[in-house]
Amino acid sequence: MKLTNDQLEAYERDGFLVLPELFSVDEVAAINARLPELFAQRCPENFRERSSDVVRTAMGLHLRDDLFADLVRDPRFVEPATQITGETAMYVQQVKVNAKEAFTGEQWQWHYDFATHHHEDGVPLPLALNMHIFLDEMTEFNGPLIFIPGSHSDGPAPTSLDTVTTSYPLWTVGNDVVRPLADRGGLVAPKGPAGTVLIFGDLLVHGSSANMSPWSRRIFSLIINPVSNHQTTMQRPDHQHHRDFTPVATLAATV
Ligand SMILES: O=C(O)CCC(=O)C(=O)O
Repeated sequence: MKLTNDQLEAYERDGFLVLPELFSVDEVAAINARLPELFAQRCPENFRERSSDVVRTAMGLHLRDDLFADLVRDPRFVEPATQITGETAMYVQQVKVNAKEAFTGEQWQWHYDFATHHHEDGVPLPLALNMHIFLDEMTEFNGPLIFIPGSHSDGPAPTSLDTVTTSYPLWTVGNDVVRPLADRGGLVAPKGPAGTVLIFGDLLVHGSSANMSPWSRRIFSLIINPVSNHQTTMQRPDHQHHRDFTPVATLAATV
């Protein structure tokens, strides 16, 4: 699957790309069918919300379920990632489903991913890509991701480690940094049917608010990083940043 020049230009300019309904209804249903069993497991890979026992994020999924082992090698991820980064050797850095359940799903603070990748894992450069699939319809009501278009273009913004706002420690961006970026670039919350793909870069400032709607919102997220830019500090557990730097082979290339 190849991105067009227009799509590559939009990614460069905005810092993200939306690919509507790239995965079919049946593919999404197959992914969703695996979640109840995975979420029911009591394991360190399943992080629960700060205020409830509900799973917030379930990590390491490609090592826990064959369907996810295939999904991370899907050409619809690997080929655009190669095009955007210009790197053919990419490794699987993190594989998760973020579940923002109806009424209980809590916020993700303003942040950009590289701050955590750099401070926690010693990743040298902001080259990783975060690739999402909407597993439910994403609406304005159920806690969509909010992006600040163009916020990647000034380089890494100042951050600080937040270990209290949610159950998941995150290097976050303060309001004083967010305000001028948002005044300049505005805010965009991509919405759309299940199966839609989002791709965004390591410096793009984003967050999402709590889900107070009666509709759950789950996303699949694959973070993929050039092997040449792999982590240099191994302080976080493997499921938060995988230590297997073997380049991803696309499924098509292996059959
Ligand atoms: O699930 C969300 O709403 C936020 C996810 C996110 O910030 C991320 O994948 O970096």
